[in-house]
Amino acid sequence: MDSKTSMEPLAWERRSDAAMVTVAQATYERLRTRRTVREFSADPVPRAVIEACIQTAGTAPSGANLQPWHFVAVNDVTVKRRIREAAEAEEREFYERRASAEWKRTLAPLGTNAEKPFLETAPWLIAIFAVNAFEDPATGERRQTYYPKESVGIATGMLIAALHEAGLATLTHTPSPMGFLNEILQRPATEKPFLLLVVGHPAEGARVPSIGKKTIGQIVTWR
Ligand code: IYR
Repeated sequence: MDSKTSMEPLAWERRSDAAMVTVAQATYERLRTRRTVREFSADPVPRAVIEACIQTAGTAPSGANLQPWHFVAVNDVTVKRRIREAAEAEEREFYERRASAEWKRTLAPLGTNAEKPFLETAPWLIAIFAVNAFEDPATGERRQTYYPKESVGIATGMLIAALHEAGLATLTHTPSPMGFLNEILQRPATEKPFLLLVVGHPAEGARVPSIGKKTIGQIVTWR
């Protein structure tokens, strides 16, 4: 580490093995109830909830701590409508032309289609951008970021977990291509849309596909 790096003591409280097991299992029990939801209630959600969850996402580790993410939290009905219209245009292209037969077959159990009413119904859309380059405020020079996709992916996972813990449902929506988000949300070309997170309460009586997760035995190898 550079000798000029100023260091500080780590704030940390060590837990016993038993406490770790209890907390780890309880976290699993809470997070396993997260489901991707496609039927949203129009009930409002306070901005303070969204703000704290985005703050949580902003604590994620990132390449060289450059924090290569930008979040646009959209609550405005007009902006949501524009996003819906642009996303549905891309989705129609996807479902009618771009998607391979294999891709459509894989998606069939989810029952998705080009109609995205939740983009207007849900109170919040969070557009997440990966920042590939930025202007150094100190020197004015253009600098690149490192591992922006990995970093923003980690931050997004933390955001989804934070929103779930707060009591909100999410949908990770990836209209492709998502370039329209730069235009509608006025973000520079140095930022690449990563995904659009739909956030709100589930609709009354919302249903989700009967699908499950792989077992621990399927996803881990111990060596
Ligand atoms: N972006 C499309 C298609 C889609 C693709 C995958 I991979 C999904 O897991 C779900 C949907 C859409 O949002 O409908």
